[in-house]
Amino acid sequence: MMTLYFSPGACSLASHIGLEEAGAPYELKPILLAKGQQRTEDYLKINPRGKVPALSVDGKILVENTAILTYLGRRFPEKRLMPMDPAEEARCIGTMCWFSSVVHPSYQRFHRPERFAESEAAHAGVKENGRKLFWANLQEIDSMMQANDWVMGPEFTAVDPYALVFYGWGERSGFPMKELSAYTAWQERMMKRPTVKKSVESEQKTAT
Ligand SMILES: N[C@@H](CCC(=O)N[C@@H](CS)C(=O)NCC(=O)O)C(=O)O
Repeated sequence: MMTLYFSPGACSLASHIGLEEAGAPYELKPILLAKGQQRTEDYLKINPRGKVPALSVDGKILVENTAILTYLGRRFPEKRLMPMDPAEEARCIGTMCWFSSVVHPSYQRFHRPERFAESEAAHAGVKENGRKLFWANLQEIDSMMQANDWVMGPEFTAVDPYALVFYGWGERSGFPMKELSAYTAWQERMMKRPTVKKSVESEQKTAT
């Protein structure tokens, strides 16, 4: 049995959708970031870094969306979450690494400037820098979707659930997401997938 530790609306949504797409049984354990549950003694035993997602697979803990989604792709090859061709697989992993190491931190700068500068006087500057960087990253994701239905090309891959996280954060934070026409059309396509709809609705119902 697999158990996903997640927080509603956090980047763990990517792994949550990945599990739905994999079609294997799993259970959900909410770790409410708004209540600081990522820092409880019990959760720090699961992920000592105090972050979601974490996926327990028969007692072994996997962390990082890129790793979890790659694992699901390899474990359930028939679901075609990751391409079989090694170079295409590497392209997917490369894009998820960019999401994790560039796109996500740009949002954090905007959302949590205090984590990047101790001096309060510097927070407004860090926030503004994060806003610009995050918006530029959203525009780059939009450009990746101009030619195809899905992020990596004509086929849905594990990269798609990850890209949905940033669309949601953009909307929630008041970015003009509708200006990104390809990203917006893709988001509507994503929401028509039963797996995506189910994961998003189940997170919305989880009390925060
Ligand atoms: N690169 C990691 C990022 C994990 C991460 O930063 N998760 C955030 C939620 S989006 C978190 O748990 N934050 C809690 C905290 O920093 O206290 C991944 O993709 O899994």
